[in-house]
Order: sequence, then structure tokens, then C-alpha cells
Amino acid sequence: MHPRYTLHIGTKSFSSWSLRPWLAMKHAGLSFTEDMIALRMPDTKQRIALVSPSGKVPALTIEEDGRAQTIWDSLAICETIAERHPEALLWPHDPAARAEARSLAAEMHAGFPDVRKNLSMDIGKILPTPELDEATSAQVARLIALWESALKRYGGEFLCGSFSIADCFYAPVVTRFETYSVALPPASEAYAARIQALPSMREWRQAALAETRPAAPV
Ligand SMILES: N[C@@H](CCC(=O)N[C@@H](CS)C(=O)NCC(=O)O)C(=O)O
Repeated sequence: MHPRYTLHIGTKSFSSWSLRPWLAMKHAGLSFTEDMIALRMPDTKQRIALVSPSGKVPALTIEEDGRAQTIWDSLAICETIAERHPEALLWPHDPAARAEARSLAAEMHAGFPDVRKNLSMDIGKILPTPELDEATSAQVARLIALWESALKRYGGEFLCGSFSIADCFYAPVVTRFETYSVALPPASEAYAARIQALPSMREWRQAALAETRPAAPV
């Protein structure tokens, strides 16, 4: 029996963590049910608690052989999907590229707190570039440096050659740089344009633009 996947995600305009495994699952060509829980609403916590033991989205429920299991956390979901669907090559085939892709995804997953706070994802909006403090500026510089270095080393369209989980992890950054008009060197600019042009990114963006936003954050 084929597994039945349900991906629990947050509001597409804001939920950068949800975008990552959603892109990985789309890239793997999987069919899955999407369960969107509106963030920043009075009942958000309560609704997430029903589907995710960590109280956060994304979470993936897999129903298979009469059992259901929930995997929470964006990186754990991507790893699980990569393991179950090796043919999708969600991690690069070459061991050195694979190790680098893992480092890139892990660095994003664990780092860049000031970029996440001060340049928060708000898909489709163009907002004034904020005055960046030292920590945020250093993190933006590191993001650009790691893109430039990976793009140069692998000479491909994506960070580690072909599209991988590393790209899923940096896709929200692409939208943040657009929203806050962060200037990029040519290779990074071209990379950002390639990510934005992916059919899956366009699909997510279109859905984000059609969302009803909360009148004020709660
Ligand atoms: N480390 C987690 C972070 C997940 C996370 O912070 N999710 C946010 C939405 S993007 C959330 O669920 N917040 C709870 C809330 O808004 O009540 C992951 O990688 O999945």
C-alpha cells in the first residue's frame, strides 16, 4: 500500500519553515494532502497542538499499513522524504556535494536568528529595507558568501549542482531578499531568479498572495 502523506503547514505568506519540506515533496513529485493552519490567529496554537507534538508546523503525518506516524520539524521531514524516495535525489548523489548540501541546510536550520527576526518572510510584499544592525548585516553577508561559494564550486544552477534540500532551505531567504530589496552579486541574483521561477515556488507564491491576512498580528 502506498503511504498517505498529510503535510501540516502554516500560512503560506509567513511560514518559511513550512515552505521547505513542501518544496522537497513537490520536487519529489509526491501527492500529498495539504493541511493549512492559519498562523497569528486566536486558535492557531490549539489547532497546531492537534497535529504536531512540538506545537509547531510543519509536521508530516504518514499513514501506512494501518498505522499513522507524525514527523515534526522541517529538516526531519526533508530527511524522511529523501530516505523514502531516493530516486528524487533530494540530497546530491556525489558524496562531497551531499556533505556540503547537508552543511548548508543545517546552518540555515540552526542559524541566522537576526535575519529571521528582522527580515521576516512576507511573500509578495515589497517593504522598506530596514536599517540593519551589526548582527543582521553579518548574517546577510554570510548568506551571500555561502551562496556565492557553493554556486561557484558546483557551477550548477542550484547550490550544490542540481536542486536539493539545501535549495529548499534557502528558498525563503530568496523571498526575504526580494521583500527587503537586498542587493545581490550577479551569481546570487541569477540563483534567486531561478528559485523564484520554479513551478513549485510560483504555485506557493500564488497561493500566498490569495490568502486572507489577519487584520493585526495576535
Ligand atoms: N525548527 C522548526 C521551527 C518551526 C516553526 O518555528 N514554526 C512556526 C511557523 S513558521 C510555528 O509553528 N509557530 C507556532 C505558532 O505560530 O503558533 C522547524 O524547522 O520546523
